[in-house]
Amino acid sequence: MNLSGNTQNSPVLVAFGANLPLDGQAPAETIAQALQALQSEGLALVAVSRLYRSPAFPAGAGPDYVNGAVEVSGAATHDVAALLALLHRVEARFGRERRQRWGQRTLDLDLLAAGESVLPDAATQDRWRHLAPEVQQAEAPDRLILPHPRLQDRAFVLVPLADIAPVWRHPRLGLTVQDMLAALPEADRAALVPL
Ligand code: PH2
Ligand code: MG
Ligand code: MG
Repeated sequence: MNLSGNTQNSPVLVAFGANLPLDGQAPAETIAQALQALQSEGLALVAVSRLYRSPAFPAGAGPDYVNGAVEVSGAATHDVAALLALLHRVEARFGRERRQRWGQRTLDLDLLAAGESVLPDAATQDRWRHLAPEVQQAEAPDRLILPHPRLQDRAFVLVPLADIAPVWRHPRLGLTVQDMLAALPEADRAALVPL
């Protein structure tokens, strides 16, 4: 039980990104509004990272992104299905149309991790984490995988996460956010520039 409201040991972590204007509004403004919408939906924002500009992945896949990360708490975080539905509602409100995998978007909210939870089970998380790079773009899981299977690979996730949860430990890798970030090529980290 967690009576203190201290979520350091089991943070619920969400990444956000946007690389298309919404009705002429810049991605950073869309993100600011989306964070407010999360609060309107009943979530508390425990910690919010800086916002970063990052080149689209894969290289050449469109305009630069604005990326960041937030730790949330609240009733919905105790039920991952409810939390996912909440995130999808907010994405929909900010113009997100699900068309192309890794396509451009006005707002993307990705549930990264919920404390030490491994979903749906360790073997499945391991399998998605080890997916060969050439298969990653073609295959999307049809159920929630936690931690997010690509979290450890992506500077645009780990750099913001290091602002808010540097010592959160990946329950399968045994590595902290700081450890995972240090394992990435320096060029990947350097590509993230605070707004
Ligand atoms: N999200 C993607 C695909 N590519 N590249 C960057 N830099 N940032 C993202 O958030 C991002 C991406 C799919 O969600
Ligand atoms: Mg997404
Ligand atoms: Mg994403």
